[in-house]
Order: sequence, then C-alpha cells, then structure tokens
Amino acid sequence: MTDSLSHTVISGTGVFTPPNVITNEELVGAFNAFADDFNHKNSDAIARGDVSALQKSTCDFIEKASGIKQRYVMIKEGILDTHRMMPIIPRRADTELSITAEMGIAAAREALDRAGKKPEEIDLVIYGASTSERPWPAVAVEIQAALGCTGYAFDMTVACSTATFALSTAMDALMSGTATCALVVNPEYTSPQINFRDRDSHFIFGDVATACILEKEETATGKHVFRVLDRRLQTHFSNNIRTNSSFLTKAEPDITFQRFYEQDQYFIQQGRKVFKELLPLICNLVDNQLAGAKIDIRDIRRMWLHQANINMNLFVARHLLGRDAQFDEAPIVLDQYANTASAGSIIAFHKYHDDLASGDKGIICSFGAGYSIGSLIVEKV
Ligand code: CO8
Repeated sequence: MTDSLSHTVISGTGVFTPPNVITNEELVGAFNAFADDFNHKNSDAIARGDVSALQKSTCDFIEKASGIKQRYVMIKEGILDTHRMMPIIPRRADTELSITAEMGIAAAREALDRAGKKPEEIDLVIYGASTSERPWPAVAVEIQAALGCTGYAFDMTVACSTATFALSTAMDALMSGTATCALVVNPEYTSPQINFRDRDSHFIFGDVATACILEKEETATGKHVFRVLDRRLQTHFSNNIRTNSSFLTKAEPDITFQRFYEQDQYFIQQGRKVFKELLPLICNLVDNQLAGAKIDIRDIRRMWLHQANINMNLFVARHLLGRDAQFDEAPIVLDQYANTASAGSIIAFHKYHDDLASGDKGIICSFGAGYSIGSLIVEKV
C-alpha cells in the first residue's frame, strides 16, 4: 500500500553486536572433532550399517554456499565444546533483566540517540523476533518498563520477516493515532536454537539485535530520516523452513529427555527448495511494488536485502537491476553476521544509509520462513 497522507518515517536505527566472534574455522574444527568422536564411538554400528557415519563440514562449502565467514554470539562458552555444543547460558532470576531485553535495549539506546528521542517520548514498543524468549510477560513490556517508555508494548513474530512486518505494524499504529512514536526492537538470539551437531545448519545463524524509531515526519528531528513511501507484505505457507519446538513437545505420549535434542526441535530447512520457491515470490513482489508505486528501479539508490544467503541476494539484485549489483547498491553484512533471521536487512540499512542524499530512494526487503516477505520503499528526507 502507498502511504501518501502524512508520511511515517524511520528516524533512527541501532544495532547491538554481541561481544563474541566464532569464525568458520573454529566452528568447523569443533564440528569435525565431534564427528570424529561420534564415528569412533559408533564404529561397530557404522561398520554393520546400523548407524550412518557423520560427514565432515568444510569452510569452503560454507563460504561458497552461503557467503558466511563468521558470526557473533552472545555466549561463546559451550558452543565449541564437543561434549556440549550449546552455549552455557546461566539462568537469570525473574527480577533480573531478560537477556533478549538486554540485547534489545542496547540497540534501542542507539536508535533513540540517533532519532534525538527520549525513552518517555515512545508510546509503543514492539519486540519482533523470529522466536521469543518466553510467551509472557511480553519481553516488549519488560523493555518498555526498563527504558521508561509510556503507552503500550507487545511481542510479535513472522519469522525472518518479523522486523519489516513490525515496522509496518508500527506504521499502522502511528497512522491510526494509537501511538505517536514507536520503537521496534529485533533481538535475534539464534545461537541457543542451533543444533551445532548438525552439519547442514551449524553454520547458518548468528546473534544480533536491531532497533528502529518510527514517527510522523513532522515530529522527526534525527539526522538521517527516511520516509516510507510504500510497503508490501506477503505470506505463503511452506514447511520448507520449520521448527517443531513447542510447548506441546513436553506433552508428547512417548516423551524422553532425548526428544529435546532431535533435529526438529531446532531448525530444519530444505535449503534448495527455499531458494527455488522463494526467489520468484520475492522478485514478483518487488516488481509489482515498484510498478504500483510508479518508481523505476533506476531510481532506487540502494537495496538493503535480507541476509540469509549471498547467492539469493545476488539473484534478487540481478533480477531487479538487470545486471550484477555493486556492493554499494546491495550491501552484504551476512559475511560478518551470518543469517540473523529478521534483523539482517535492518543491520544492512543501519550500516549503509548515512551517505545517502536527500531524495535518494531505497528498498528494505526481508524474506524467509513462513514463507514471508516484507518490503518497504523508503526515501531520505
Ligand atoms: N560442509 C560440507 N558439506 C556440506 C555441509 C557442510 N557444512 N552442509 C551440507 N553439505 C553438503 C550436503 O550434504 C550436500 O552433499 P551432497 O551433494 O553429497 O548431497 C552438498 O553439501 C550440497 O548441500 P545443499 O544442497 O544443502 O547446499 P546448498 O548449496 O543448497 O546450500 C544452504 C545450503 C546454504 C543452506 C542454502 O541452501 C541456503 O542458504 N538456502 C537458503 C535458505 C534460506 O534462505 N533460508 C532462510 C532460513 S532463515 C529463516 O527463515 C529464519 C527462521 C527462524 C530462525 C530461527 C533461528 C534459528
């Protein structure tokens, strides 16, 4: 839909980058040590054909297939320990700040600062992430209280498109008058949800938090303000990216402790199918969006695309431009951050927008599980 009345703007952004890096080399080293150990312990069963030997992971494959070189994690301890392969996350008391609230607040403070806003001027907080730390009380309400925001707050999830859908939801609130200044935070704490013993997915994700401030153009005083010209949201059901991790798991009739370590309790995807099915949906949506908004792709200065896989980004950019994109036209952050679920396009937007001039247009576009696609055309004020 084209938002033509009073424009909503993104007036400030922030990114919280966790303190620890894990390189492909470290990750692959730990996985391969685990695989050697597993194969050794199960050598008889493997020889009988009862158990499949684990194949080695390689840095070459990871970089070529995904473009990922490293990832940031909140807690590194435990991930590379071949007897654990899971971060060691101390349990926090109910009276302490939740870990994803802490991540979100760090990003929010930068966004508030860049927008020139005080926390008490925020009357809507949306916590949007591909998974939430708990269902209730909403982490958004905890963030609202910790920052000293007013109004109301809630959590929402649309997998990899949560950030763009949350921006759109905040715009609805601003345009309907139920809020005057919104904070959208996207703490993507992915590392505890990764099966580091699974060769197909151990390299994919990283942790991060992003934040955006949204308000009406007339109240915005930030240095880098972007009005939202148009937004499109689309979902299309697919099981090709899925988790069965659920409160229902513990009620299964044959439940055992081991059940919680099965792959479907983490993240499963048919990566090739995702590629094949999602790319046409994305290209079609953005083509139609540009046509509907009467904007020529040659007038798009920059694309801040979802950051799951470099080959997907190159494909989308090539389709839209009719040629290969320069880094400056479609910047990549996944080499450093890996796939950060819904936060990826916002990291790219945050890191690569200060240099744009007034009137420059760009597209913030996310895509992933659901399937879900969210695309915003923005213009620098
Ligand atoms: N090292 C070496 N070889 C490997 C490895 C590895 N680590 N992993 C797989 N291989 C092998 C495979 O076994 C296969 O071997 P063979 O040919 O003998 O069968 C071969 O490499 C090729 O495997 P693939 O066909 O799977 O490889 P692809 O080229 O398709 O690359 C990718 C795999 C990188 C996963 C790719 O398919 C991809 O990125 N696809 C896009 C998927 C995507 O965008 N998904 C979005 C997911 S994110 C999301 O939606 C958010 C959900 C919520 C997140 C929650 C946090 C956890």
